[in-house]
Amino acid sequence: MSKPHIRPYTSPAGGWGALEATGKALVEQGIPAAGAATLLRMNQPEGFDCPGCAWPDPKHTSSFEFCENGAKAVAWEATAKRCTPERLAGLTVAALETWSDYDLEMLGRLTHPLAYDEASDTYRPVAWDEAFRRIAAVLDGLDSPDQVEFYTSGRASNEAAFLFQLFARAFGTNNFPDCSNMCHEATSVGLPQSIGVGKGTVLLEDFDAADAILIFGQNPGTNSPRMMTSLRDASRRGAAILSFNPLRERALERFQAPQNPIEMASLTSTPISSQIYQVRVGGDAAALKGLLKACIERDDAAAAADAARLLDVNFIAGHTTGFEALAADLRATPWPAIERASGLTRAELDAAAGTYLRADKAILVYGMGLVQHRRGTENVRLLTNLALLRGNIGRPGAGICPVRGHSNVQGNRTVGITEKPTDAFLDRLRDTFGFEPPRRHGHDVVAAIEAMRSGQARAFVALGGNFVAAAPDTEATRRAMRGLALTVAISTKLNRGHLVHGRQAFILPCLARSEVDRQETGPQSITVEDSMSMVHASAGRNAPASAHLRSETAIVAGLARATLGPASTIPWEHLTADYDRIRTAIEAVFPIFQGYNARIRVRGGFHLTSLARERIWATPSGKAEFAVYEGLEEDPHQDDPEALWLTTLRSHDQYNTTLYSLSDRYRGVFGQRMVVFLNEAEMGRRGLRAGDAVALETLSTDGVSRVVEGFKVVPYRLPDGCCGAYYPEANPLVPLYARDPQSGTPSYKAVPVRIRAGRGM
Ligand SMILES: Nc1nc2c(c(=O)[nH]1)N[C@H]1C(S)=C(S)[C@@H](COP(=O)(O)OP(=O)(O)OC[C@H]3O[C@@H](n4cnc5c(=O)[nH]c(N)nc54)[C@H](O)[C@@H]3O)O[C@H]1N2
Ligand SMILES: Nc1nc2c(c(=O)[nH]1)N[C@H]1C(S)=C(S)[C@@H](COP(=O)(O)OP(=O)(O)OC[C@H]3O[C@@H](n4cnc5c(=O)[nH]c(N)nc54)[C@H](O)[C@@H]3O)O[C@H]1N2
Ligand SMILES: [Mo]
Repeated sequence: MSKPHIRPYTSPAGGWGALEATGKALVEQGIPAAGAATLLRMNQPEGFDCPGCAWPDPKHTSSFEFCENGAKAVAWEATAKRCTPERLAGLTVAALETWSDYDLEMLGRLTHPLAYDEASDTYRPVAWDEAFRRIAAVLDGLDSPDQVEFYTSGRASNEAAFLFQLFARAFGTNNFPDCSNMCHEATSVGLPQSIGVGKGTVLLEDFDAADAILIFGQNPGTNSPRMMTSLRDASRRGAAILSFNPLRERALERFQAPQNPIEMASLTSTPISSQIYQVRVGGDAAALKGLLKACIERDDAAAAADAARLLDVNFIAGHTTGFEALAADLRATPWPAIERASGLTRAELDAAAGTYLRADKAILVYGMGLVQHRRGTENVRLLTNLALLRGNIGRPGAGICPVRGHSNVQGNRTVGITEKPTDAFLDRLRDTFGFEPPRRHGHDVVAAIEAMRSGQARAFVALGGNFVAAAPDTEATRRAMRGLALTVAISTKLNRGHLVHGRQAFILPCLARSEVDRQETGPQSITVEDSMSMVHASAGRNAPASAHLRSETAIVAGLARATLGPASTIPWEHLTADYDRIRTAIEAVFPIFQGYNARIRVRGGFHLTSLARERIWATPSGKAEFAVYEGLEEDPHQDDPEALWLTTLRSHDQYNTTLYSLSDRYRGVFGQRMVVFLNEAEMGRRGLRAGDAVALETLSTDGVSRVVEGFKVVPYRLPDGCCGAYYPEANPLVPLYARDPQSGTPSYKAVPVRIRAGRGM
């Protein structure tokens, strides 16, 4: 592991550095040459879906698409390291609590079901049936099914997620806190209001035809590296790529394609963004309003001069409502206020609008930087306004492209993981399985934490993920979890969440996606849905990490049978014996999956139809709806002259709460993560120098002190008034109350903080 140091990175992203990093990851995980064979099967029609990101695969995958972070994700699950009962016997939970997140996962793959033993403060092996029986005894002994929170992380397959929601609903609750509540929930809430569907409207091939691509708050070089292929090709074709991001992310500047022999041999690279706009943290609403205003002003001028109109007036007249209200609001919004709130000049925003208007076809891409805000849902709607002005939805080369996170987070939602189910869906569930599902809406992530804190929730069952580390307000969340009667985690690796547990606690180890999943009728495939609504099959080929592992699907069925008893009318064992049967059931509940089993046997899978792509608007008005965004601020105004807006960042070497190393190559940070990025002017104002130790304190409004200590100042080119630190180290600073009222998403990307020199405040 490298010693802590700072060394600014000047090469293009990708390139030899990416190959070297991959090699290192394989060696570190003890994966010999055979590991390369595993990687070659990734994202191939007959192989398994990469457990990394949700970016789609090209339709004709003849050649191996190299992706450094996909390779790391696979290396981390195909590791040779094992976290055995013998290894855990000597490790108390209290001792493990002092370990870093990195060291915990480096113990390797879990091999046996484990139960917490209070007397020795250790996790001990337990037989599967006994684990199911003891868990069922707690669940069945509760006063109400609503005392259980059923958490899902987005790596679960459609089959496992479908059975999980079926189990919870047959048990009697709609409590489904889900990782997407912390992620793209604003997309799922905002897009339906605007265009009638909660998903993106583009396919991968649209990137080949777009004239302009605008990217808001997304870092593809790290988080969806295969997207770099699309961006590189677009840039080479001469498409304009505009990035709105407080950071000049390296891959958005220059990229060297590791699969391109000429770029690799000649050390050349491709510039990616034609322009990077360093918007202030939390300044996207203002930037988007500036872009919209400039579009309208330019169109007004064109109309006055009798020139060709710049807005798609036919589309606006025929397909939308609310344009006049939007235009009136924008005309009344003064430029100086837009400039102040966005951190961008009128000239910059007007130039960007000019580029957008010149493009015949444009794609609007966005990620966490746009949605993890208190007005994240409204940000999504503002971005959609921009697309609607030019009719950039429902035609080739144009559309809205939210880039999802986990490889199947979108699919989990499609197959029923939602705390707010519709009656139509519940009716079909009832008709298919012959039980009456609960109708009361349940808890999302923040509501679940609040229910645990108040004692209303008593048990937590997690299908993957690392809830404690991923959730906001770490101290509050930890206390909430510790008060529970039962915590159950279906996991591949040990993580922080297992150490912050209830009175009874179980870890149920599952197969990973790269491994053979053999059930009664033979080896099974699972299915996943990518960010562009393509559904396809995935089958692992590696031998399971341990003979005692079960598939997620089988574990959920085991829990369900034990909890619901022999009287359950759902044929759990029959379903898990052959996953085709689960897919037949999914198809019965969701007609959109018609022909499911046949269609996943076609190379490349199939596309779940999107009405908005066909310009059919499933909104109350039957039209696409423009939205007015009142004011400019995304987060409440801070009077404190010392206030900085903190954004929480992913390093290049992490997958959410899983750390691949302590380094962040492209941002020049090595061997450490307790850093705060700040520009030289803000450092000067506070008398801080590079390397100074500081503490960060949230400017809380609930009187609770939220402080993290031992952070080191790293000078970084950020706009004034902003700073950045890594997730999850900075999560104790994110208050539970700071969330989008519409989507419940925590405001992870704008926390008002104060910085003080020294360790304490
Ligand atoms: N290797 C790897 N791949 C991943 C993940 C991972 O952790 N590692 N996570 C997966 C998951 S679950 C998700 S959701 C995605 C996340 O992928 P992204 O959506 O890319 O998420 P982040 O890296 O959190 O943030 C994206 C960008 O937002 C910028 N940003 C911060 N604050 C603001 C702001 O106020 N405005 C704007 N415009 N930009 C801002 C940051 O500088 C950063 O470049 O990636 C998925 N893929
Ligand atoms: N401050 C801050 N907080 C954030 C964010 C942020 O940008 N800033 N981002 C948020 C976002 S976008 C998300 S999606 C959440 C992520 O929240 P989660 O999805 O809960 O977290 P992960 O780190 O992805 O979960 C990692 C764990 O999943 C388990 N796992 C890995 N593979 C498998 C598998 O195949 N099956 C099963 N059953 N388990 C597996 C392993 O035990 C591993 O430790 O975090 C959110 N939290
Ligand atoms: Mo995510």
